[in-house]
Amino acid sequence: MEFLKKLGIEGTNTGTSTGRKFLGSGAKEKLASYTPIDNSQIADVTVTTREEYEHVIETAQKAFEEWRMIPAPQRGDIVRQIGLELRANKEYLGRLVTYEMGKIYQEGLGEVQEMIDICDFAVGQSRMLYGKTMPSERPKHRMYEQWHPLGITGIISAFNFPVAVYSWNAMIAAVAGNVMIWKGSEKTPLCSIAVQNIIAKVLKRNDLPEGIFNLVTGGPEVGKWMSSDERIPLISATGSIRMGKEVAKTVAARLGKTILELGGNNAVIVSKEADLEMAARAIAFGAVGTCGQRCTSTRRLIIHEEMFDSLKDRLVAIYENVNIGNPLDEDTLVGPLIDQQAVDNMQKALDEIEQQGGERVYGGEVIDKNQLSDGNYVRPAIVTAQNDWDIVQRETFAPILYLMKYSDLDEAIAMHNGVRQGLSSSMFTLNLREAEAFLSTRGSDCGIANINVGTSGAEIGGAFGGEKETGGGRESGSDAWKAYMRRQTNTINWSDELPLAQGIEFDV
Ligand code: UN1
Repeated sequence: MEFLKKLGIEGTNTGTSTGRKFLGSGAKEKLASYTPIDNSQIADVTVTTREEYEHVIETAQKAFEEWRMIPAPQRGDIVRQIGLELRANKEYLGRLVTYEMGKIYQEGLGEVQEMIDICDFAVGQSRMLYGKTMPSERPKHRMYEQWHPLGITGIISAFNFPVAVYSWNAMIAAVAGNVMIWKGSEKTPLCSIAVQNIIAKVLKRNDLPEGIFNLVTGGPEVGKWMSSDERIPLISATGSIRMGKEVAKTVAARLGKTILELGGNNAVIVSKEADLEMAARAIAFGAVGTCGQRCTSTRRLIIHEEMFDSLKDRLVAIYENVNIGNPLDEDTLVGPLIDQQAVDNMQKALDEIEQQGGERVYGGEVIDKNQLSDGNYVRPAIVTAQNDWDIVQRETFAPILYLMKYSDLDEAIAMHNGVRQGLSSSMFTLNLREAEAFLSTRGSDCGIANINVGTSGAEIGGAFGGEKETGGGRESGSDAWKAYMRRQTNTINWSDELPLAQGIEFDV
């Protein structure tokens, strides 16, 4: 396959790299990469051994000493070149994301575009690592703050965004002067290696040392090495709430820093004053896009009782026309789930909904394997549900949309916020008062709140993340860069006296 060759990932690959160099070709333990399109094996990848891990850490520590001394705008120039290299490889990498993860090609391309966008953003940011200057209370004193890099940034990412989430972290962390150690998902190891190969070209061209952009591969054990490692001051982790709690505990035990971007349970409120046509399209993209496997996927619909039936009918009509199939085909809108386990989890969730008394409005079936070349294909489901049901309170990483009714806005907002997660949220209304109430302090409690825009598909320019069990971290745009740096407050005395703050007299 042309794109595998172009990305340099045919055959057996080594999953450990210090930048330009790959290590561990002799490693015994391997993990296989499969395509969810037909569950065939694409390639083997070697798992990082403890010795290799130690080598990566030591190399990274050494590289940090050099990288932090390169002026930030010059680090930005390296990131600029990575952006150009990604542009040149956009189709190949987009195709690989589709092939290994299963999202449709348009979304594969979109994911690489997010990487390109964050590179551009980070280039600008490299000249804007601003600290404040504040007036000192003492004469002839100057006070200001500086932002310094932290050191090694550990990045743990998930299968559903196998390349973009890494780059939100890595490109910002890099211009900030950090070096990176990345553990991608063991379900998408080739995506990580392909990105590593792209970055390696830039590192070679600029004759940069080993240890700036590092890659390790493996399961939870490798993640544990990272979170318990005092040499990694910051761990940024994206994935399940269960994983995030483990990481948070382990990193907190050594008083390290974390950025956590965990599960969502995202809702859309549809008011009786909504543009229903627009709402239905946005909801469909949010609910069935990426086969319901975004942390921003729309899971709950809170619909004004007067609109309930008409919205339900519109959604069913849209769902009936959604093409499910090979994500590489241009007509497909919904590809496969990542693996058989995900299919089983979806079926279990649907059983639980039925037991609770939820009505199956549409879909939910597993699509006959013979019909679709043995992949993990399902028909997205629409069901009726109650917000307080256990199953609705949990995030099932599959395309299940829960329909619920409300009669007044306060009730809708209470339902909206009545879950343990707090990532993304949205309201469809043309009524200014309702819209502002939803965005106000008594409105949505999520990190992302939109009006007439769905829950998924955020732009990179804003800070991305959420509250409550979503973990509280912010990545990507706005001032998220600050989490990758340490703030230092500096006071300089240029007088010939030594006045003390708070006017304290202390004659020695
Ligand atoms: C994720 O699912 O982990 O807002 C990230 C979105 C994408 C990122 C999702 N820009 O849906």
